[in-house]
Amino acid sequence: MLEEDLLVYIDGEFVPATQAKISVFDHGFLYGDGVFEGIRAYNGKVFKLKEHIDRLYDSAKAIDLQIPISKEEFMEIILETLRRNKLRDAYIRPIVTRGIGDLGLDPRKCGKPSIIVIAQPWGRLYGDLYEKGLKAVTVAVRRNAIDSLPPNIKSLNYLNNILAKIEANAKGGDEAIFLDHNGYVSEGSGDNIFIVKNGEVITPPTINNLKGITREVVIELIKKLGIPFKEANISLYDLYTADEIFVTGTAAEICPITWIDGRIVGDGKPGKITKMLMEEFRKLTEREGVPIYADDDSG
Ligand code: PXG
Repeated sequence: MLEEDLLVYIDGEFVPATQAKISVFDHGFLYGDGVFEGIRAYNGKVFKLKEHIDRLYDSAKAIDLQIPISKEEFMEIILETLRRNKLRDAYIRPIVTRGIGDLGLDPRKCGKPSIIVIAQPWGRLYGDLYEKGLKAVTVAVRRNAIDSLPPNIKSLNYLNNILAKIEANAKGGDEAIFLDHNGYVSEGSGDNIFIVKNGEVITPPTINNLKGITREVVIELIKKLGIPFKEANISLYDLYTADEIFVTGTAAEICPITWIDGRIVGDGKPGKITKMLMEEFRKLTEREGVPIYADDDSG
C-alpha cells in the first residue's frame, strides 16, 4: 500500500510515492545487484545513523559498487527526506542499486548507481508479541554460505531470507531461525539472535550472520549493566535448553522468543534479562541520535 502523499528521494529529486519508479533495466531489479539499509528515527532523532551509513558503504565496497556521493551527503539526504515528510518517528530505507545496464550480468556495463531513500511512519514490527514472545522455528534452508554470498553484505538479494520466512510461515512460526552449513545457529530472517543460560548472555560471532547495529547496541547495554556475556557458537541443543532467547534488529528492536520448534523457552514468558534489555533499549532510542530538525529542543 502506497502512502499517497509520501515523498521519496530518487537521484537528486523528491517524487511522490506513486511516481517513485526505477528502470526495469536497473540491475538492482534484474539481479538484486545493490545494497540497502534499514534505519529508525525515534523522537525526532535518527538512531545510529553513522553506523548504518558505514555499513552501507562497506556492503557496497564488498560488491565493488562505488556510491557516487560522500557519506556526509548521504546522511544529509536521509535527514532531508525525513524533513520533507515531516517525520519524527520513522523507518528509513536507503537503497543503492548498480544502475541501468543491459540484460547481461556484467556490472561494468551499468551506468551510474541509483540512490533511493524511502522514509515512512512505522509502528511495532511484531505487535503484541513483545509481551507474549515469538514462536520461532529453525528452518531447513541454510543461511548463505560465507564463501558464496557472505551474510555480512546487506544486499538487495534477500531470497535466502525470504525462503526462510516462507518456511517459518508454513510451519506456523512468527520468525525463522537459520543454521549455517556447519549446523551452527546463524540468525533470524531479519534479526540477530541471543540466548541466556544461567545468567550469561551468548550470541554467535558475526562470521555467519549480519553484523547487526542493534546487536552491537545490545552488547554495549549488556556490558554496561554488568551482565556476563560472551560471543560463542550456538547449537540446536543450546537453543532448546536456553533460559531465555531474544532477537534484535532495527525493525524488530528486541523481541523475546518463548517457543522454539515445539519447546517452551524458560517458563514460557519473556525472561528477566530480556525484559531489562528491552527497557534499557527503549530509553536509549528515545535519548540518542542525530537530530532531524535544527530547532528541536525536545531531546
Ligand atoms: N540479520 C539480518 C539478515 C537482517 O536483515 C539484522 C540481522 C539486524 O540488523 P540491524 O542492523 O537492523 O540490527 C537484519 C536487519 C524486516 C527487515 O522487514 C529486517 C531487516 C532488514 C530488512 C527488513 O523485518 N533487518
